[in-house]
Amino acid sequence: MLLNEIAGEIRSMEVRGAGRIARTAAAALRDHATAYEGADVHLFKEYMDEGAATLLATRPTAVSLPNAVRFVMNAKEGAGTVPEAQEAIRKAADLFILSSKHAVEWIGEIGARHISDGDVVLTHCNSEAALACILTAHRQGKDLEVFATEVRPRNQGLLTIRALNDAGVKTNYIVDSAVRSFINDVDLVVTGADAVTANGAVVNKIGTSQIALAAHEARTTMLVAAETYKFAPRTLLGERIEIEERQTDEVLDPAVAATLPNVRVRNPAFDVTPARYVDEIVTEMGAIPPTMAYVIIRDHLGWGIEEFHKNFELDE
Ligand code: RUB
Repeated sequence: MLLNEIAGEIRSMEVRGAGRIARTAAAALRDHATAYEGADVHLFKEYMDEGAATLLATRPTAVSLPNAVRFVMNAKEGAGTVPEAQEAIRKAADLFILSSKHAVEWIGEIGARHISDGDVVLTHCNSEAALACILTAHRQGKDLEVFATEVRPRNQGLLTIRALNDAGVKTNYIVDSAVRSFINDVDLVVTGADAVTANGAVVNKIGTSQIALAAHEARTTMLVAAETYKFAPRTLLGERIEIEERQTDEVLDPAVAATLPNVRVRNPAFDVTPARYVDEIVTEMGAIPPTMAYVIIRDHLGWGIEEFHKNFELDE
């Protein structure tokens, strides 16, 4: 499939979820590089930069996307010929995809240790990292019950209940606004993340922050399952994560909206949960307090402030 078509699938959410988006983008760059037939390495790099820009413009919030693109694109930097650059990109993309899959497995193993036999777990949206924790605990023979939210307006909860059902996990399906009614029956909340900022705030599907507040009030543990490539280096510079606001027809039928000229429909797809409402972030490097986000960005992603000083010029 052509890179433009793959970008279209990410934009329309046929491919969705931060981890899948990142792996799909890495594969798209690899195939885009392989399809190049010219011999001029400078033209090749321009061609790749255009492809990367197309992918980056698809959805703004999941930081896994720019992190994956940067990882793959950096690989070509030292290459002197087109075949060398193509090979470097292929290797980097395959490495990213494999390590992403391993990261989800590790998160499953580590997250499952937070789940005890008999626990009731609540999850929101459809996160492969969060589901890995729940399904690993289930495979270990723990007796679990799950509450899964519907996730208005795109109903990603349907994907979640299908996966849980197929694995044989006892599951309750609830509307998003029922979370507070059930939170006292819940031992543990587990969600995924689209981004984790340098100060440990978690950006995830809209509604996550309300769930975190309800969990905080009920003294219910809030875990976030997130691979390290969801941590956002540029937030160290004070850059904010852009919250995607999607088209209004996802929320209200345009025919109805047309009869309501004084009503503006809003459709933010993500929200921000401050670090103080998150007990731990389960990464493939271990379960960490959210306040350790800076250490992950500096030591694991290699983006200490020195890196920024090398990359950005200050005005005279
Ligand atoms: C998906 C979403 C998921 C995170 C983590 O939003 O918010 O919780 O992306 O998912 P959307 P994963 O459906 O709008 O893409 O753990 O699978 O990376």
